[in-house]
Amino acid sequence: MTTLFISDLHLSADRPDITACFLHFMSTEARGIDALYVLGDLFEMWIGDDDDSPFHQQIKTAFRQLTDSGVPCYFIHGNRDFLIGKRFNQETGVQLLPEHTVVDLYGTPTLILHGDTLCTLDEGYQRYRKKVHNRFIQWLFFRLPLSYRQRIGDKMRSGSSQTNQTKSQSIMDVTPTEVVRVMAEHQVRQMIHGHTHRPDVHTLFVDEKAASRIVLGDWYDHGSVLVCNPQGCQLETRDFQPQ
Ligand code: OKV
Ligand code: MN
Repeated sequence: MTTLFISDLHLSADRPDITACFLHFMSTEARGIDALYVLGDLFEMWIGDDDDSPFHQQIKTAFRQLTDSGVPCYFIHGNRDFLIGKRFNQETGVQLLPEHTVVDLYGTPTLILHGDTLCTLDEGYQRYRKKVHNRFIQWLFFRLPLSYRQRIGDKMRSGSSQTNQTKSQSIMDVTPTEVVRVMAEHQVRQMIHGHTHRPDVHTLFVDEKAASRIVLGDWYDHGSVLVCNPQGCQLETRDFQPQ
């Protein structure tokens, strides 16, 4: 009995080492498990499900093979791949979940989310998020040809990497009071998220009861997996295969 959680792989055609590690993970340890949850930022960028590059095909095939083998796969949008939609679901069998979802993890109600919504001190990002999540703005964006969307995405990403270098570490991390508020709202004492790239297990108090917040790691220089079973959860790393 095992459930696996991953996030922040930031897969792109430019990083064959991450892709190889992910494809190996999908065809080995993800086989036969109870469920796989991907908590956002699976891809470095996503400008629409119609972007059918051989690279995307390869990733989608890995999910299709896993879901066809009987492993339920779930996905929550990250701040990079929030445009993943219905067609991706149809092609892969991966089920899209709402941005804040409570799952029963071997008897423990657990709130799962990407984590960007917890970073409330980053007001610039939250303003940007509201715009690009707006349904009308997305409708306009999808009316543009793929090549235009690609150019816009490239421009926005080079602009944002400069902005982030000038933001302080505490602004980029989750807001502790927001964590407590969201956990109390959903009546849970366990939360799992990614986004901050600071893998750790934090103990906190929610309504005077001990609670835990598990933060997943990114896949920048090794794989990162949260392995859960009825006994508990453990953060683990996976080495990249020699190229
Ligand atoms: C993803 C981030 C780029 C952060 C654009 C409307 C608009 C969607 C979009 C374009 C960019 C996602 C979809 C990308 C994440 C960035 C830069 C910073 C902080 C519009 C709807 F505005 F043009 F109308 N986008 N792409 N960033 O390249 O994947 O998360 S992206
Ligand atoms: Mn993120």
